[in-house]
Amino acid sequence: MSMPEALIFDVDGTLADTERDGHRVAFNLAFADAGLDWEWSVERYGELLAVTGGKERIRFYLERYNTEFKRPADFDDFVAGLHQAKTAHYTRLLGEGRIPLRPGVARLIGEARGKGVRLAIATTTTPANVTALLESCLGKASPGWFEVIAAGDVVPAKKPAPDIFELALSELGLTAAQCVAFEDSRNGLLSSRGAGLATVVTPCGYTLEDDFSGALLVIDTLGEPDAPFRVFQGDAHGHTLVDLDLVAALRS
Ligand code: XBP
Ligand code: MG
Repeated sequence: MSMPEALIFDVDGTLADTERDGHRVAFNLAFADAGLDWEWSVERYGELLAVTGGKERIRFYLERYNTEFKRPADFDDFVAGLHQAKTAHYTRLLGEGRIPLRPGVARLIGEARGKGVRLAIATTTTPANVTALLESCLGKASPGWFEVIAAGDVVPAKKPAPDIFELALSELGLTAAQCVAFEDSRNGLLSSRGAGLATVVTPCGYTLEDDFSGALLVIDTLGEPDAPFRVFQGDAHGHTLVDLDLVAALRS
């Protein structure tokens, strides 16, 4: 049994199922504000998720699905402005308490805090989105529970590149072997594995069909005492929820 020094969490899809009813809705509201007739359906958004990062996703949409659009001269500013409006909508939606944490997330974070296991975040999303989600779901003080919040444009390349997990590790001052990552998507898993991290995967609505080869364990949720997880891949050592005992067993 080998207890990790730190747990490093992805945000979107892992802490909460934010994409379909959060990010997607906020993008569409921002497009409407700007007088654009773009509407990202639930299905189309699943395709757009191939690219991580909101600004990158808007560009991908125009390149792949809306090639007729006449780009303004100040295209970079235009995309940045749309994205800023999207962030404002998204953080407001979170503030309304619309998106709950996934099962087991608050429990595992609480256990780690109680046992002195350090916490960090490695995500593609904008830092304000992380703060808004944590504050609305875990309380005002909760962003402070995470020693490192590595988020957004602070690295040259977003997931599936390993940069954001490497940044989190270097800010923690730990090696990959001392930590465990939590992810929900193939892009996320490629990123965490690329940084050398053992990774537990809880797929979300959009990522159920992803290829998770290389994951330590793939389960439907982190589980709760009254709602055991289902194992999709790997050996759960007879456990029915992810707690620090299971994480230690997975590492041994
Ligand atoms: C999350 C994302 C993010 C959000 C949008 O990926 O892809 O881009 O969809 O966030 P991961 P921003 O969970 O793998 O980190 O609009 O703030 O970029
Ligand atoms: Mg994710």
